Amino acid sequence: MRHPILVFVASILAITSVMADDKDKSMADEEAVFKSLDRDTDQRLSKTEASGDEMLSDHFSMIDADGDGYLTKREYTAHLKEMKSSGKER
Ligand SMILES: [Ca+2]
Ligand SMILES: [Ca+2]
Repeated sequence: MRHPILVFVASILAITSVMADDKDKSMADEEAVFKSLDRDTDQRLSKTEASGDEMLSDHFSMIDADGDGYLTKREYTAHLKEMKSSGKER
């Protein structure tokens, strides 16, 4: 005899693990993009480096939260998170 509740729990677990995998993957992608843009490897993106990415150059001043003219990885990932969460709400 099958228990519907077990099937339900099993599918929730499956979905959760898929979502976790997806999250790890996208975090790794973000890091790879940041690294590929950071040509002088000083762990921050100058406006020139950010110009390699259309989205970053368009929103540079917005992403540069402390206004020092460089995007740190923290500013970059914070912006991406914001983009994602606002995208999900729609
Ligand atoms: Ca740099
Ligand atoms: Ca900054």
